[in-house]
Amino acid sequence: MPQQPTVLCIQDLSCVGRCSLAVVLPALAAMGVQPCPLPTALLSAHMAFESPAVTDESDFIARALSHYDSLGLRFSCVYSGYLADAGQIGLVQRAFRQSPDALKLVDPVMADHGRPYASMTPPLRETIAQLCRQADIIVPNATEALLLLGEDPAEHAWSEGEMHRRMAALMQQYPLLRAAVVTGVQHADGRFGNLCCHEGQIRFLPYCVVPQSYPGTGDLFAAVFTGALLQGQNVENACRISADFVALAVRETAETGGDTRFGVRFEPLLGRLAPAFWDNINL
Ligand code: PXL
Repeated sequence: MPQQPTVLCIQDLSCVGRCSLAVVLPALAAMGVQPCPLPTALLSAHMAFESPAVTDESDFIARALSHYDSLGLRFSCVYSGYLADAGQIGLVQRAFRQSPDALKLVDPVMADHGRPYASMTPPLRETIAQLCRQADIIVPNATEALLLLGEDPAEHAWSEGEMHRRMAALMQQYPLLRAAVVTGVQHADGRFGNLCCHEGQIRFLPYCVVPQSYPGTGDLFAAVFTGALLQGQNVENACRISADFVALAVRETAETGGDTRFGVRFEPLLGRLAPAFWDNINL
């Protein structure tokens, strides 16, 4: 048996609302890689619910990293998602140093729909940008990509020329990047898609839009993308697999209606993430 990849997943555990670790762990496990959760915070529910109970776990992460260091543990991938403060970003940087050969994947969770999240102050966003400078791969959404470039995050339709200019600028301003995938880009012709940049190639991979928007779909995308990469898929295929899976989960959820804050019903679909299904990428 080949060695099973391990992923150190550094982000919050929101108990209700299907985002961050609550979707990342099952998705990675279904793909046959071993997720190792490192919760940055415990929340009764994510921030779209009013006044969640919150416990910060930064001290715990520091102690857990010291423990892994004493054990000589190294991970195949260090993947960071939603982080609450600059100190937690420093902890991700420490995790990078402790697993020097790991794939460093950063989802710079800080904004959506043209605006930064209320908790994401300009200094915190700058620290997240610094983390992206150390990453191998980043998976920002369109709003986050514009913030990383210092452009107006409310800019929505991207012409072909802007797609090329922005991806080139991203790779230039974040020179250690091997690849970047910008999710939820609106093409000037009205289509939506993911913009994939790898080995000098830029590809716009369109998908069908469902009018509803759900929390946690970016986290689900990042987790499936990471799992597919670790199972040997190239960046473009990993992007197709994750986009198809998220689209399927969104479509199935939208058909049943209900309060969108509870996220997408991905659990009955997890079996489709097994590598055996990937020959036919249209999940
Ligand atoms: O899905 C991103 C995310 C993760 N974790 C928490 C959040 C959000 C987005 O709002 O509130 C706690």
